[in-house]
Amino acid sequence: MSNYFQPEIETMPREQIEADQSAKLVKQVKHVYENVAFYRKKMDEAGVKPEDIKGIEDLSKLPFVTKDDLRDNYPYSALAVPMSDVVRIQSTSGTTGRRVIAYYTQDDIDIWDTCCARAIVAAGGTNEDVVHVCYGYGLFTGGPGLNGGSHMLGSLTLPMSSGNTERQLQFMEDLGSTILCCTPSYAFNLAEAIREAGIKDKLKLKAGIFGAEPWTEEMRKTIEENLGIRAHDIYGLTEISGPGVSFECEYQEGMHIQEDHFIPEIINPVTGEVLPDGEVGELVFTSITKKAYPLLRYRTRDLCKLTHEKCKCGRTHVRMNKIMGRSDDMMVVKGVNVWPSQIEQVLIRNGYEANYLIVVDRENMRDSIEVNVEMTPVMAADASYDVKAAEKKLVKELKDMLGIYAVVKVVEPKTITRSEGKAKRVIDKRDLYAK
Ligand code: DLL
Repeated sequence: MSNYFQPEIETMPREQIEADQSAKLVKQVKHVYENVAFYRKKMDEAGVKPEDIKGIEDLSKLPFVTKDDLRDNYPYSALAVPMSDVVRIQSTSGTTGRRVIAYYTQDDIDIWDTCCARAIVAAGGTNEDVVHVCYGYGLFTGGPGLNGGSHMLGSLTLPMSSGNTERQLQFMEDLGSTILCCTPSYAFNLAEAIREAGIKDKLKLKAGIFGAEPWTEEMRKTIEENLGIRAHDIYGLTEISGPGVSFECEYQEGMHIQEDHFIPEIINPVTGEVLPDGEVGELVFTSITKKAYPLLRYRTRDLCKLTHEKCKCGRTHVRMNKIMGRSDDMMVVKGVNVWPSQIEQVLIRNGYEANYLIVVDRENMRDSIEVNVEMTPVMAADASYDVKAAEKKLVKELKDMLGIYAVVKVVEPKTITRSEGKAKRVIDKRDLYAK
C-alpha cells in the first residue's frame, strides 16, 4: 500500500522548519530580485537589498505584492525563468478584473502535485483509493492539482471535471469512487442528486476533499451526513500554485500549511502590521521553492488566523482555520459589515440547506438586503410547515446576528440555480450602479 505521508518533512521540529525556510528564503529573494523587474523596483523603492534578507526574521522588511501588481504587469508579471523552462500555465477566473496567469516549471508542478498527494493522504487516501475529481479542469487549478496529487500517490484517478451530474453518479457507482474532490457547493448538489436517485447505499465514498470557496462548519456537517463521508477542507490559490497550499488532516482542526514550500503571515489588512497567532487578519504567502512564478509576501485578501499548537496527528506544520471570508467579500449594508457566511450559519442552523441567494440593492439612497432560501424537500412535503412563520423566524435571527433588517423569502425547492464549481451566492446590484 503506497502512502505519501512524508514524516521527515511533515513532522519536522519547529527549529528545523524555520532553518529550512530561512535558507530557501535567502535564495528565493535573490532569484526574484534578479529576474522579476517589477519586484526589483519595489524592493529598490523600499530600500531593501537581497543581502538584507538573512532569514525569516527579515521577511517583514520585504514589500507586499498585491493582485493589482500582477494585473498591472499582465501577462508575464512575476515570471522569473526563461519561457523555455516553463511547461504549463494556469489562470485565475478573472471574475473580479483582469486574469492573472501563473507559470510552472516541471519542478513547480512536482511540488504542487506533492502538496496535493499529501492532502489526499491526510484525508485517508492510499493507492488503493479511487479518486473522483470533479473540480473543473483547464485553466482552473482544482482539476489539474488533485489529478496530479492522485497520480503521485498512485490512486486510480477519475478525471471527471465538473458538471453532468448524471454521469458523475454513474461513474461513482460503477467504479466505486472512494474519495470525492470538488467544491463544497457541488458536493452538496451531488448529495442531493444521490438522494433523489436513491443510490447512496450502492456507493463506496468515504471522504471528500472540498475547497476553492468558503464553507461553514454547518455545511460540513450537512455534507458529511448526506453523503456518509468525512469532509476535509483544502485551500489554495492560483497565484501561489493551486489547491494543496494547506489541507486538513483526520482531526479536521484547521488546515496544515505546507511550510516547506510556503511561508504564511497574518497581517492587519489596513496597516500591514504582522499579527500573532490567534488574531484574525489577512493571509499573506511567500513561496520559497517555486521557480517560474515565485511571489514574495503576496496578499491573498483571505481572512483567517494561524495556530502553531501541536496537532494530534503529529504534523508540525502551522495550521490556518477555515477561511472566514475575504476582505473584499464583506458587504457594507446600511452601514453595517455583513459577511455571507454569517447568513449561511443562520440558515443552516434552522434546517435549511446551502441553496440560497443574497441580493443587495439600493433605492433612494437606502440599502436593502434580501435573502432567498429554498425550503428543503422535507419542509415542502410537510403540510404543517408554515412559510410565513419560517420567514419571520429567519428575519428575527438574522437581525440578531447582523444587527439589521433583512427581507427573507423562503422559496420552493430547486428554484435557485445550482453551481458546478464555485457558487455565486451574492448579487450586489449596487456594484452595477457604480460602473
Ligand atoms: O480556488 C484553488 C483551489 C482549487 C483550492 C481547489 C482548493 C480546491 P483560485 O481560483 O485562484 O484557486 O481561487 C483562490 O479561492 O483566495 C480563496 O478566496 C478561495 N478559496 C480557495 N480555497 C478555499 C477554501 C483555487 N478551502 C481563492 N476555503 C482563494 C475558502 C477558499 N476559500
